[in-house]
Amino acid sequence: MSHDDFPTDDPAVITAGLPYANGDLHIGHLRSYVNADAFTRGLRKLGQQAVYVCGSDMHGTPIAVNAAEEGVSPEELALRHHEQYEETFPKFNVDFDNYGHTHDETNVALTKEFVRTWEENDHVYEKEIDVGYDPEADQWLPDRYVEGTCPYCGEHARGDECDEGCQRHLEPGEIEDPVSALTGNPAEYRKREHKFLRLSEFQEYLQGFINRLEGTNNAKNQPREWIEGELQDLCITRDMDWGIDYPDDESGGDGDDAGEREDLVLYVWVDAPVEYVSSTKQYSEREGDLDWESVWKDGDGEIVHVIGRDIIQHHTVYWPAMLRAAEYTEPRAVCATGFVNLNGKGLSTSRNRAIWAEEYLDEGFHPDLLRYYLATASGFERDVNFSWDRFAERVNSELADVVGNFVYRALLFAARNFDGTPDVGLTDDVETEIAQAMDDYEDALNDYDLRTAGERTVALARFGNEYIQRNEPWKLDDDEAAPVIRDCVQLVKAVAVLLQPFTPEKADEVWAQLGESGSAADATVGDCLQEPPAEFGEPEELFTKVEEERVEELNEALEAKIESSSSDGDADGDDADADGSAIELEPLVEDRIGFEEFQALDLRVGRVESAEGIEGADDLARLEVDIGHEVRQIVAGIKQLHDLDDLPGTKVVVVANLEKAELFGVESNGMVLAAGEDADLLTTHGDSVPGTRVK
Ligand code: B3M
Ligand code: ZN
Repeated sequence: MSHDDFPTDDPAVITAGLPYANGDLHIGHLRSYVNADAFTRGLRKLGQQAVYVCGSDMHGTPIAVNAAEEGVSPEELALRHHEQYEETFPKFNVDFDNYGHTHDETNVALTKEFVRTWEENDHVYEKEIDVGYDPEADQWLPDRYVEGTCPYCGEHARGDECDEGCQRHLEPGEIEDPVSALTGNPAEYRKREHKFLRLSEFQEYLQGFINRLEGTNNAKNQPREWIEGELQDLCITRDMDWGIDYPDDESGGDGDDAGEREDLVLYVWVDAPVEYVSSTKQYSEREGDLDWESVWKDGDGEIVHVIGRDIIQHHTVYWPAMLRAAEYTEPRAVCATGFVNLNGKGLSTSRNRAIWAEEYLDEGFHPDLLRYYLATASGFERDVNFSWDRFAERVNSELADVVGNFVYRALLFAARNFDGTPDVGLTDDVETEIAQAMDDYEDALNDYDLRTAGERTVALARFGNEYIQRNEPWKLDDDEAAPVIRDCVQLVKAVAVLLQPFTPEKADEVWAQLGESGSAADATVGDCLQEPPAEFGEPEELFTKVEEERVEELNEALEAKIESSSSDGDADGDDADADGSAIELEPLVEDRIGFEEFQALDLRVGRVESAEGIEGADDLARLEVDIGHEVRQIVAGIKQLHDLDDLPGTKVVVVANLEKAELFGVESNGMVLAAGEDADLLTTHGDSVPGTRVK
């Protein structure tokens, strides 16, 4: 591993957290897989060899519990979902270079090898602990089979994770007031011998590791508290049938050696991350252009883990220690994605408050639209708030109005008047603009910042639109128009290259329209400035706008779906989050900002002078707001939520230094703060005059 900028000489291996093979995929899942896919493609754009691997997580109580509910074997359930995932991912252009599963031969063998090396290096010991037991069901209660109270934060938690509270991993025996999930009876704690990995030995190593780690801030900072505190050893075995058997002492033995624990399987969090290595190995053995051992053992590679933020501890504490104990190398980066909310509320699969992967496709929307939304809405780290309104707005105003419109105008003009790229040189200014975009794009990817990479690409298309508008080639003769169109075609090519990681199919459409051969996937950032083909025909429109009526239908259908399933859930009485109060609120943003960052916001008291609706836009109003120094024109999405005639005279809080934006052709120079979906306007309590700084 290096900390050199991408591209490096060694290959990069990008992994995405393994989906448990126990249910359907929804947009919350897709978010991580799309982001990791876009990041992999982005690295390739920089000229980096990048391999994207993943697999299904087949073991553990998440599978066993669901299988028991369905009355099928865990293996059957897991394989069924595994096959379904293998079909679904490509439909979203999530193209894993290898997609295995944790129950396959490679992973079973490699996992056992990990554990044997730990044993050989004396990193494992056996200890008697308390394990939950249900006397009525006559069964041990590992992990999700037991629920209770988190000893750290007091929230309701599952046996091995505080999923509703502090997100900590919980060791067997730690949960307080244990209740059996099988019978609902209080669980007993009984003594059992289990195997432990001496995590505490790795404290110093982990303290160094966390300082080297790259990736998102949440992944780099959240673990510090755990690593600085007392590190508990990790129980690596469970009392279950479903899982990978604890290995015997001899490699390849038949399981009857002394010391073997035939009654135990490995904890799912042992074999799950090993799948990252197994999947790389499978890729290596199939393709031969990467040596998995040199990447994973010798450190000649850049390992980047993309995960959900609820499993940061597993990837920044347990996994690096597991790797080290097995004489493997460490990851270079961990990128932890935030949650996906739907209409401002947390996703809830039990309430059907989700947009399922297949459901999205059934609506007939192109997968690239969702990819674009998910990868650029907030980059890796922040929560994404999905709503059909926002989806339509972004598709319409960014992909259709900016990217699609520019590509179409430029290529149509070029094809009609020049049969392709005009045979003149590129203007210096445009060359500089493209070169700047290329630099910014490379920097953004090196900062693991997908959002900025995406925004920069759209900004380049916006520049193109303004450029064509400003130069009005339709008013020029061919000689005068040629350099303008030459510039525009180059800009189109650059946009296609840079947008490809986000919208691979759409980028290929542009590629074909440009008369380029092959795929935009093979182009690198450097190709943004390579001359486009001399000849091509008339283009077709790239994106279709999402109509307002369509959005209304989608919203109604979504509401109805949530409504009906929440009443079902309540009737069953088993809906985990049926007490709706908590989930009505967006989760708090975990990342703190410094005071300086806050001060960067220029918040001012304003007074609304006038307010009128913007024609053609359902929600938008044009406000004139006095902010002391000047009167600003601000567009606000409040048309239907407020009586506009009542607004003049109202004091509001304005973000005065927000970048200007154009909405429905009206410039918005600032933003008015409002709370929630009803756009409850923020005002002042006393009589501060317009222009007063809010701090
Ligand atoms: N299967 C899913 C989760 O806890 C779990 C990830 C494993 S990654 C090695 O989000
Ligand atoms: Zn907790």
